[in-house]
Amino acid sequence: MSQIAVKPRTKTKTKTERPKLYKVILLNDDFTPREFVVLVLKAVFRMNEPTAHRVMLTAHQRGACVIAVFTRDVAETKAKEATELGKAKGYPLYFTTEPEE
Ligand code: TYC
Repeated sequence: MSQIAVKPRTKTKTKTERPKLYKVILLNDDFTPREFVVLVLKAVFRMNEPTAHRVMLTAHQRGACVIAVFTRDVAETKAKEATELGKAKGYPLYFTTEPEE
């Protein structure tokens, strides 16, 4: 007869789900001035000049650039805000969001 005592687990594991994150993506277009893209990146995404310039150039050369990752609400709000700034000036500047894998 086996007499192995199995100790019951007493520790409680608390599992906290991490919120899903969303990428904000900057899309290139042929009309928005480069300096304006840099301005928007600095204003909405709090980038410094060299970073904003590098990100703008990446989107310009590759067609798109992931610029930041946020919770869904923040990503959508910032993308909308940045897109609106371009729209107010008559530019087709566009920021979109996409869930992270
Ligand atoms: N392609 C634009 C131009 O040559 C500049 C630009 C860069 C626009 C990045 C949008 O996401 C963009 N004036």
